[in-house]
Amino acid sequence: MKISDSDLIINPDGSIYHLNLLPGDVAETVITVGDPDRVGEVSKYFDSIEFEKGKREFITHTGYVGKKRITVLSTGIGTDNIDIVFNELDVLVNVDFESREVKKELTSLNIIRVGTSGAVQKDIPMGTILASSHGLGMDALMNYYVHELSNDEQVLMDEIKIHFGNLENINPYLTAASETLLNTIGKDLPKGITITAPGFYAPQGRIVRAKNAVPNFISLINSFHSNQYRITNLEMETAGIYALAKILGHQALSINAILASRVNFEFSKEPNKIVEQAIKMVLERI
Ligand code: R1P
Repeated sequence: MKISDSDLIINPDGSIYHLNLLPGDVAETVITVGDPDRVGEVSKYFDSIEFEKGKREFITHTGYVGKKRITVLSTGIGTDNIDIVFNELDVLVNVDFESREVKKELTSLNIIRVGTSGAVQKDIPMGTILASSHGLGMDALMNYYVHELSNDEQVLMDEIKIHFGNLENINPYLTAASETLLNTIGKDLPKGITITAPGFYAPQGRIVRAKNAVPNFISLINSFHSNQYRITNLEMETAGIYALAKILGHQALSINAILASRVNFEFSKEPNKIVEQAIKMVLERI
């Protein structure tokens, strides 16, 4: 079936609407970062850079580490941007731009987020590099897509719902990492459920000037325990990444450089160093 001109917007030069990339520009291994300035912090370790492109907050460098072709691109902040990035990455590899039809043979990308995050457990100090076993989305993105939970995910989701109760009518969604990537790139890292928040301040329990509608947010989330899992950290993209990757048939893993401890009320004095360690670790393992 042909995808219409308004559903799939292709720029006059043949590139996809927001990312400004052509089919063929995306490597099968993709690193996503939130901050556009972090793209160069990743590609500085490439042995060669094939090209650099960008539009808005979406900066892309594709190059090689040894023989491995890698694309690093910035998503900006939030799952609204993840919606754009993941749909556009997917069509770049899985839709024929000439016929506007889905290709017969689909490509599954390996997508690794290297992002920053705040810990909500006392035993996860700043400087930790953590892999998200799951994303728990507090944002609205998955209200708009059909997505299904595995049996294990449904059990965990039921436990989470009981713990949270009716949370100001927030309708959280649960998503999981690619098992393969979690067991390879994330193999020996601390793991946990990452909460994806639709904002940075009250949606992550920060109290500055405005009054928060969900009081004691941090103690509410860090007191959840199931048999195997607990909530470890907060950020703004992981659940959307995991959910869209699964729907579209890609593998995804979120690696979090822990810059803040929300329970010890601390922020790192050397955030760049922690992010650098996470970048190097991921590049060594992919
Ligand atoms: C907020 O400051 C941003 O930092 C975190 C959050 O997920 C959000 O995007 O990740 P990045 O450093 O990867 O952007």
